Parts: sequence; structure tokens; C-alpha cells
Amino acid sequence: AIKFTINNKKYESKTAKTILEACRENDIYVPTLCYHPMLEPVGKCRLCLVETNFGGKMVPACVTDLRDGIEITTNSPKVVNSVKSNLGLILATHNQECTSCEANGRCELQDLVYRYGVEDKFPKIFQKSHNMVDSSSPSLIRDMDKCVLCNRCVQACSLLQGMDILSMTGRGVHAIPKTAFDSPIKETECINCGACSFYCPVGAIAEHSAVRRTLDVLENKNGKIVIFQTAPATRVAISEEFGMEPGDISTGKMVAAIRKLGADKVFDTNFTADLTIMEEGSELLHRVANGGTLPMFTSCCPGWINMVEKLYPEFIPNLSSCRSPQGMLSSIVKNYWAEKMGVKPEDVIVVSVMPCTAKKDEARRDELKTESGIPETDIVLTTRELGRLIKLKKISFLSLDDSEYNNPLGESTGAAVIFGNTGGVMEAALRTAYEIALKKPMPTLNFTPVRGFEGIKEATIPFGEIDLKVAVVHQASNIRNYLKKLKNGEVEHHFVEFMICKGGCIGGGGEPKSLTSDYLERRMKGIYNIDEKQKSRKSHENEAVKQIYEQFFEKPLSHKSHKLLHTHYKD
Ligand code: HC0
Ligand code: SF4
Repeated sequence: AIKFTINNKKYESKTAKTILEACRENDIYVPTLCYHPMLEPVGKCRLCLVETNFGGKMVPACVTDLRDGIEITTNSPKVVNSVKSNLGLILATHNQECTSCEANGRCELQDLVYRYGVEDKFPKIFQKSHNMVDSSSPSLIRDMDKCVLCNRCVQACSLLQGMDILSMTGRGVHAIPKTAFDSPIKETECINCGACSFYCPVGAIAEHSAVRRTLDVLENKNGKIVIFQTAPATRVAISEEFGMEPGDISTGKMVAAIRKLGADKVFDTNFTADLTIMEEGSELLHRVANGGTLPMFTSCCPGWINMVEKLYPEFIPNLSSCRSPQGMLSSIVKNYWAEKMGVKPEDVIVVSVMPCTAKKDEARRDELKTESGIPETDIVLTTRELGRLIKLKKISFLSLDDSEYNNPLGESTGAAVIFGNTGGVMEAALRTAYEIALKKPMPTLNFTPVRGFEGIKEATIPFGEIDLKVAVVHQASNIRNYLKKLKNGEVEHHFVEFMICKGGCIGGGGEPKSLTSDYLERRMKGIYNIDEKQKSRKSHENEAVKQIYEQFFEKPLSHKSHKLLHTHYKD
């Protein structure tokens, strides 16, 4: 074992680790700004400098390994003074427009400055030097005068996502993460996944906020009906905005809070997740039986759709023509439900709450507008923005009584909620396709080969005449590897699920920011817990889905379904 002391107290560790990890494990506070447990430590911000008995110089705890006999000091005046002056230097290049900042209240820099009582005493260096607010993307806003040079966005984009849209350029006070040729983000190959915004410790890259527009819509309805829909992954993460743990389930409180905000109806994106299974499952069986393009690719993740359109257009024919559940729900509300309710589609406003920044950009697509040219989804809020709205309206989230979704567009099965996890769409599709095609239930509903965090998961299911080969791929970098293999003929599948973010939607770029290393595992567990407790766990058993086929769509892939539930892609 490695023996060491921290602040004169003795500790032991059986495994190799950094000084920072040892401190965190033993509940000893060490300030950090560039460090995130899901990324590689880079030792850039200098806030985690500690004293040791080895040599006189202070060392960055995040990149220094524990050694036998090391004596670590984290709380001496020397350490505290160093934190204060480093923070002061960071503040000197920061624009501090906290009052209007998307990160206000959840900003790591703000917390540090408050904690250390750092006055703004350094002269401002190069304030407004970059003078660049890039709001070209419907999903994200970058304000480089708020950048603290932590490198986290660059790592998220290149290391995690394999996209390399952002890279650190320049040195010293001129250093800044930039796009190639400094182009506005919209003109790059950015897929709007939002990983950069999730890892940004401040408000330098954030979701393109729709909080004010939503407030306006809710407070000045002018006779309009405001409908909300909520994605599968929101219900196991919104709780973190209110101090609860990752994976805590707060479906009922979330619905209640949305009602308190003033929504007239709260529908569930899960309803159309079940409907997606009916349409996409039928599409798969049809392609297999009729020699259609295989493998068929899922089409619900908008970051993934952006990636195919921008980087791999040769695979467009492989994409399922199904709209995403968000797209399907909004389409049903404006093109079917409104008429049934006797209101004009123009008088209905659909606000969707998503774990995802790319959903904002999906909602703007021309293909997803009504015949009269209005967007079917009017506003997309990230889970974080919903948290902000609830706090702004002083709704006491934790003390709310559970509320239920409105029906029929609020009814769902366990197969729908697992869409939020990587492998969930595949598992849900198999539960239904197997039973419908083979007329017997799957041996087990928990189809574990497609669960978990492995980047590329594969399974073969005996499916009557054929062995159905499926794969599940999540996280953009793994997707790029998979597509390379597919092009080289190294893999062969009938059906592949793709999710751009690690873990699937629970790891979406719009989910509450977490500084833990296990939030994905815990949110994933929360989702599977909801599934286990549902009275039905198969999409084709959703009574409201059956009803909408009887009353309107007739059957999957019907003429009406094609019109309202399917789409096409841009080359
Ligand atoms: Fe997802 Fe979805 S599962 S993409 O990850 O399919 O964002 O949660 O809402 O649309 O349902 C995100 C999550 C959704 C959609 C659904 C799908
Ligand atoms: Fe990179 Fe995703 Fe951020 Fe775009 S949204 S810059 S692809 S991390």
C-alpha cells in the first residue's frame, strides 16, 4: 500500500492514483476548474496546486501521482494565496456578465470566487479582446470573453466525440478555443451534440437559451394553447437541478412543475417512442423481406442525423425514415390532435423538454413544418433550461405532489422510457418485433447484450428464417470507428442503433451538468427502474398507441403515417 499524509493526517491507498483523487476520496477539498473526472487531467488552471515534502515547488494535484511517503498540504496560507492569485488572474480576463449568463448559479468559477472572497483587484487584461459572441447555431452560443481556457470543450469535442471542431489556438492572453478558420459554428461540421456545453465549467459555451421565449409564451398566451412534451431521459436527471442525486426519478414532480409553469397539457415523448417502435419495427421487417437497404440505421438522435448528413451522406439511404419521437409527437399534436380539439394548429404552441441541444436544431428543419409552414415543435428547452425556469418561477420542486401526464398522448410503456439509455431503442424494438414476427414473447424482456457502456455492442437473435444481427453504437467517436469498419466490410448487421452521446440521451449535452464520475451509471439505473415498474413493457401493448392506429393511422407505414410520422434527409 502507498502510505501518505494529507494535512498531517495519515492515509493509505492500495492503488495508484493522483493526489487529487486521493484528496477527493478522503473528502479533502482541493479547488479545480479545468479538471473533470470524465476527461483527461491537464493541469492547466493551477488552482489545485498543493505543497509536498518532495522539493520546494508546489505541484498540481490533478496530474501528480501519489508516492509512498508523500506529505501533502492543501490548506496552508501559501496554498490559499496561490489559489487566490490564480483566480484573480482568471477573473482579469473574464467578462463577468454573470447577471445575464446561462451559467449563473451553476458556474464553477462563480462558486470559487465566492468561496475564496477574491476581489477583482487585477487590472482587466484584454477585456473584450475576442469580442466574439457566436450565436449562429440554433443549439449553442459561444462567448469567448467568458472562456477560462480549461480546455474541457476541446477535449469533449475531440477526445470524447472525435469531432475536432474546436481546438486551442494562440498562446498566453491570446489563447482561445477556436473553430477552423474561426468560422461561425454553424458553418463548421459541428453536429450540435452539446458535449462542449456540458463540460464548460462557466458560460463560455452554453445551449442557445429559449428560457425567455418560453416565459413569454406562458405569461402572454393570447388565446393560445401551450403543450409541453418531455423526453425519456429528462425524468432521471431534472432532480439534479434541485440537489437530488443522478438517477433519482422525478417524473411526477416534473409534470407538476410544468403545470405550475402554466402549460395547458403535458404530453410524453415516451408515447411517440412507443409509436416509433411500431413504425420503425415494421420498416425493418419490410426492408428485410423486400431487399431494402441494410443495415437499417435508427433515426431518432438528431446529432447522429447531423453527422450522417454532414459527413457520411452515402449512408442516408440506410437511415430509417421515421421522425424522432419529438418530431412525431409535435406532428400529431398540430396535425391531428388540434383538429380533434377544434383548434387551429397556429393556436397551439409545442414546447419540448429534451436532454439534448441538437433537438433545438432538429425542430427548425423545413421537413418538420406543417403544410402552412409553421414549425411543428415551436420551442425546445434542455433539461437544464427547464430547471432554470422552475427556479426562476420559485416553484418548490421538491415539495410538489406528483402529477400525471395528460392522455392519450401521455401513455407509455417501459419500452419507451429505455429509449433514454444506449441500447434502449434496440431493446424496445426487439421486444416488439420478435413477438409480432414470431408470435411468441422473447425469452427475456431484459435483453442484456445491448445494455451497458461498451462503445460497440453486438448481438445475434434467431429470428425465424434468419439470424437477425444487430449492433448498438454510442458516442460520436465510436460511431466513426463503426462506420469505418462498415465501409471496409468488417462488420455486417441488419439493424444498428446510433446515439451521439455517451450512454445515450442520459448523457445528452443538455442534461444537468455533473461533476461526479458515475452520473451516467446512476441515470441509466434510474431508467431501467422505471421500465421494471411499468405495467406494460412492450410498445405494441400501449393502449393509446393501439387506439390512434384504430382511429387515425390505420396501420404502421400507412399513407397517413408516412405523411405525419416519417421524413426525409438532406444530401
Ligand atoms: Fe432521446 Fe428520443 S430517446 S432521442 O435520446 O428516439 O433527446 O431522452 O427524447 O425524440 O423518445 C433525446 C431522450 C428523446 C426522441 C425519444 C428518441
Ligand atoms: Fe464539438 Fe459537439 Fe460542441 Fe459541436 S456541439 S463543437 S461537435 S462538442
